[in-house]
Amino acid sequence: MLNQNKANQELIKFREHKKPDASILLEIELNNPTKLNALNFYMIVTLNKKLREWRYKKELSAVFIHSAGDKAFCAGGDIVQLHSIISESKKKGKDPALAAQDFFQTEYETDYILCHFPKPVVLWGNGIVMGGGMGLFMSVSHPIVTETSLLAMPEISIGFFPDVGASYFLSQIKQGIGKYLALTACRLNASEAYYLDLTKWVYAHKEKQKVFDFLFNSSFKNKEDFNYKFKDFYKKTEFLSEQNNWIKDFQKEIIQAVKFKDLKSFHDHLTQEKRENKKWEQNRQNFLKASPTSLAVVFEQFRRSKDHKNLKSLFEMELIIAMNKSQNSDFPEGIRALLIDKTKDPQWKPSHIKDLDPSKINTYFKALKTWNFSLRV
Ligand code: QUE
Repeated sequence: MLNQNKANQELIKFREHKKPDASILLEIELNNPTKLNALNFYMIVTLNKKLREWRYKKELSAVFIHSAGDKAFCAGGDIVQLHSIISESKKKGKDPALAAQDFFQTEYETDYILCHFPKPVVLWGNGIVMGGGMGLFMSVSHPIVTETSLLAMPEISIGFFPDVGASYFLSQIKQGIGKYLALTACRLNASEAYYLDLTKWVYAHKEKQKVFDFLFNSSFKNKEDFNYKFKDFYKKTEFLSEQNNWIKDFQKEIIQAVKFKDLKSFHDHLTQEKRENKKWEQNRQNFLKASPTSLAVVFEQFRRSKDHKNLKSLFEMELIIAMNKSQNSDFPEGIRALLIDKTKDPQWKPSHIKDLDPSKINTYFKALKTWNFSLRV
């Protein structure tokens, strides 16, 4: 049940700004900074409703999405809350997948609505932009990174998989590099995100108000007109060329790794590819410590993503995987080990990729007969 108490209502704020041209600029602020603005169920449902309410309003000019605090735009879904939803439902002898469905389905619908939003949506991706935060970032028309931006899809570390549209947006990244990001939870700074075409827009964080004022003060007829004017307003930031671009420096090594088409050979390759580079080793360790089942699901996810005709069916594939993940033990165990007990010692089942059963991996892509859904968009 949705708890509309006072504390919840503070977690996501909406402000309607009447512009000089009489249109409305809708400001959305994630306001849960002590939890790195992670999206809980209340926030997801409220955001979903608000976007549905506004998407076809004539007077809407644009949407500006940002977050409170300087540390994170959004660290993901509030999976600690999800963990309790899953365990409560198990205690009651119900199917945990159905309990988790509301959470994931509403989140993916929100991303899908943003992907097709009729008006420009500008998102200020300062600081941590991971998991569910990446879902929002990659779905809007104008995502912005700053000097502190850190983008990642780190779900393999908690026994989950890269969802929120990653089946699409990671597959789109040049030379298969997106698959490397999914398998290693690799973090990207602004310079790397720009280099991989995840965004065209880079600003210093101190210019946030200036960008907001531009949205407020300028008039535009439609998305195309906005894009034209936003480009005109935009000046390339100096810090971009000064930031490290590890992806560019290690591009050859990354491409070599993703040439291995199955998990076993990718694993054998990375196991022996030790290098004297901190970031390479961090990514390698992320991969070697990840849930074997999650890694196998990622390989199958990328393989199947090629066959899907549209974004909606990709989100539905992800919803089926997410529901299956909620029934299985690796996901709750990963949340426990990394985010609840913080012991960092997840006990994966199976614990090694050599013990994976390929037919079991395929079941993650199949809905049970008792599951009834399609994305409401
Ligand atoms: C991998 C992840 C997530 C993570 C850590 C990982 C993730 C996520 C969070 C998170 C962070 C702060 C919170 C919260 C959740 O951490 O998806 O509730 O307050 O949402 O290693 O995938």
